[in-house]
Amino acid sequence: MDCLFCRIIAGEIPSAKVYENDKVYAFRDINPQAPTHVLIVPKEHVADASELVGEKAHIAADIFAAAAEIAKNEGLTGGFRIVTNCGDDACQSVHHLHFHLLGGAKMAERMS
Ligand code: DGP
Repeated sequence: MDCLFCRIIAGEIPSAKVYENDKVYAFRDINPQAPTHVLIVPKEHVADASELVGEKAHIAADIFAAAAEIAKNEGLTGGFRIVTNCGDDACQSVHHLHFHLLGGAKMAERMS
């Protein structure tokens, strides 16, 4: 297994877990960009958001259901931002689909 996030999900590499169910794993980003910065990943290896079609489309719903629960657990009553980087132009650095859940402070209006 040479995928970093597959190894984190498997417990081979430690992470600060905040949420887990049978389809989704979530943990704190090692380099937080906001007071709350959680990475939400599918347990099934999917490279990026461009693969969320057909039989894998349900993964998007799985992720967003988890995101709502995590945001509630984290007390993000003021709102939050969800970002996923897809491919080189978006500077995706880990090629296992992940959604950044960011919150806990007022964010910039511009996203790029
Ligand atoms: P992206 O640039 O969208 O591919 O984001 C990858 C994120 O993954 C980045 O914010 C840093 C985070 N990250 C990379 N390696 C690790 C790790 O070993 N542990 C944790 N918790 N986060 C990591």
